[in-house]
Amino acid sequence: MFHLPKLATAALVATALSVTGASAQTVLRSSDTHPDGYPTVEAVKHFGELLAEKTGGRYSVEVFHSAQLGQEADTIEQTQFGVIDMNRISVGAFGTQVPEATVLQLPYIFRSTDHFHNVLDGPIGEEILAAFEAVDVVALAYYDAGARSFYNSQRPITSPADVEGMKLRVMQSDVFVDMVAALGGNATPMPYGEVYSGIQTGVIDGAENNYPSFDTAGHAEVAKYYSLDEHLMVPEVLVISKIVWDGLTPEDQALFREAAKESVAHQRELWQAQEVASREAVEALGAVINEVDKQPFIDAMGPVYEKYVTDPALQDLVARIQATEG
Ligand code: GTR
Repeated sequence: MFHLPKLATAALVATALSVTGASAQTVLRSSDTHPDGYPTVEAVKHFGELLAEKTGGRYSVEVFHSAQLGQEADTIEQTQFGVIDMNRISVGAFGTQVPEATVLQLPYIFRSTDHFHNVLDGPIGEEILAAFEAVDVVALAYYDAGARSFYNSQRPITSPADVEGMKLRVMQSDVFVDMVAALGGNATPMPYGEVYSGIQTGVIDGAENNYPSFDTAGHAEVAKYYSLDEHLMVPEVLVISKIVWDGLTPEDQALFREAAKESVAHQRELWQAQEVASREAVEALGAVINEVDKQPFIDAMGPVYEKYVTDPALQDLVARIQATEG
């Protein structure tokens, strides 16, 4: 059964769309777990500005950052129900709901940032965006999220043997759980907002994420060892509730898609700068960053691929991703 947190109940009463006055200006509410100023938050604000320009001010966006509307898994449900209009979340937060998008959560599926961009900016990226409609959201664009690596309060991780027995928080996705299990670690799925106290109180030893999250969520204060195994490159995705989408005219739908695509370049610039700034910030805090020979980690991931890439269509999708240049 789906329980609405207090904020969402208030939102339900206020109705998903706030239509004001004779100008019929619609302000769409968009959720983000990150704080104000984070590249995804700024990119969605930029999307809102582009949308307002394109629609002559008929549509705009208000970003509720810092998980004001709830933790990601809950906000996805609320977006599916039309309680929240839009959402910027990690593809990982969808877990295995969208089989095609599960492929984007496979460890080491991307070889480089160029490979990641070539796949997502091309027909494969479009095909996966379209697959989200089956779960009642319309996915408009991907944003960058760099590479995710392990960090913890105990010791540097240099090989899979160091992960053995470690309690590591992962996103609420079975693929992430199996990835950590393949390395001999104990995966603990929990909401992002609980990771800081989880590490601080010793409930978990660490987690995994990119530099900007490690930095802006304060995790570097409680987990000093950041090991560059770069096991995942999971894109962020900007989605709109299908209920809201179906109420738009085809012309406006096209403008939404256009604005979302146009916001991507801005997000990528912000992202690059944030990765550099966050690396400096965590080092200034005393984080110990170590390089890792990735091959043994890559070699350990066979069982994850075997478990999730069984369907011939998904096998074909993985093969096409691997065959993409970059
Ligand atoms: C971040 C991502 C967030 C959230 C978080 C997490 O990299 O931007 O949307 O999914 O990871 O690990 O929960």
